[in-house]
Amino acid sequence: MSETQQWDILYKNANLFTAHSPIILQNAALAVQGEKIAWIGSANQLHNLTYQADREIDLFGAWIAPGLIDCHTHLVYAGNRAAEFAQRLAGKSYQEIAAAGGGIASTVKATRAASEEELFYQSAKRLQCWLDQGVTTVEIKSGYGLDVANELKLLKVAQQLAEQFPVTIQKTFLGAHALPLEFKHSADDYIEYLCDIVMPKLIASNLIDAVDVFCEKIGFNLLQTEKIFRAAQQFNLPIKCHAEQLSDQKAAVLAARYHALSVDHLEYLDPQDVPLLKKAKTVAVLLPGAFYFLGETKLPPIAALNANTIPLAIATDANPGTSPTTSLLLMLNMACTFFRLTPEQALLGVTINAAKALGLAKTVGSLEVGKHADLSVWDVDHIEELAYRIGDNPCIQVVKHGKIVLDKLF
Ligand code: DI6
Ligand code: FE
Repeated sequence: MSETQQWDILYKNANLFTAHSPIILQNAALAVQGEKIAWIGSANQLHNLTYQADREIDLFGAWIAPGLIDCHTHLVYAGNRAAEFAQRLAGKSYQEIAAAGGGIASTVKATRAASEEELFYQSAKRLQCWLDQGVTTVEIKSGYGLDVANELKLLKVAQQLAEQFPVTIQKTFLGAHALPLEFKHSADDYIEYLCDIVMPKLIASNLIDAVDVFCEKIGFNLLQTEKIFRAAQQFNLPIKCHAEQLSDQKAAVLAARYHALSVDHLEYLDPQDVPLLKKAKTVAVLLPGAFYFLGETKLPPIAALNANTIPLAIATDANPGTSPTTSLLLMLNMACTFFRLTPEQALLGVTINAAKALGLAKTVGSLEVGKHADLSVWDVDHIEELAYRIGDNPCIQVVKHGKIVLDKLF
């Protein structure tokens, strides 16, 4: 007679999207003990087991997926840029608006003017939308403060969100997002200021998990990008990069040399550069919201990425200028319609591959025994419906570290 298994929660009559092998497990069960996934198996295997569960939940065929992961957001900011949207509709380009002092600079102004409380309030309202959609891990980038005090304020707000929401928040330093007014004539001095003053201060406050750069004609050049990468490397921080969004700067090539966790956007990535990502084990993060909102027509080199089996992640890029969305689910649909990903690829892009893009794949991103019990439960006939539906939210339960934190199961 085998030992009795003790569980806190047992889900029965469930279908699982594991994001692991086998990717789909139908007519299955999953048990949670403490903060971890304790057992996964078929209904038959469960039948042959002796167990005791404090709570048994019959899902009547509903689907469990890993808690979703949004690996690229600029979620903490103040204000919005609806007026610029109108300008773009009237024919101005994103780059023209940025050159005229709008764009990122206008959000920097609003974010600097906001108190920590205001910034928290505006950001918390947004983050709630992610949680409602089964998202249990969110990356948040800084980059609308652009000086010590304001980057600190923004990252502290991200930290408070982590404390007050059942969501893991990864904090990425994106000081090199835009040139602040005070450094208008000297991008190199600003980069030096970031490396020598800002980064060390934020690291001392334990507020940075990774470092990112916006390498672009309207952002920072390759040399400046490399200076930030070198500083990150000295501080032992992993690297991410906004690469090839509006033009091919060879940022992805540089990032791969630094073994970046991810390169993000990639519309203008040269297919010939893709094998370098493979060698560096770098994840390609696709951001269909920004592609859509900017009316971009150049597609990321999906065929080359697939041919080289580069892990693809999908994220919102939530920000007020190029992707004013709160819906990771909508991004699944867009990744399929615009980038021709399969629904399964899109789902892997917001689970295990998003975990890889954050360096968290050992603990989250798939349904595996021993991983964190971060779960999302879905009222769908098949999990691929998450990518098929447009602007719908069939999430009925969310579990974070073994605790049910959202419940719409009747
Ligand atoms: N690329 C983007 O799409 C966002 N940042 C970046 O580096 C845009 C940010 C904004 O326009 O506020
Ligand atoms: Fe971004």
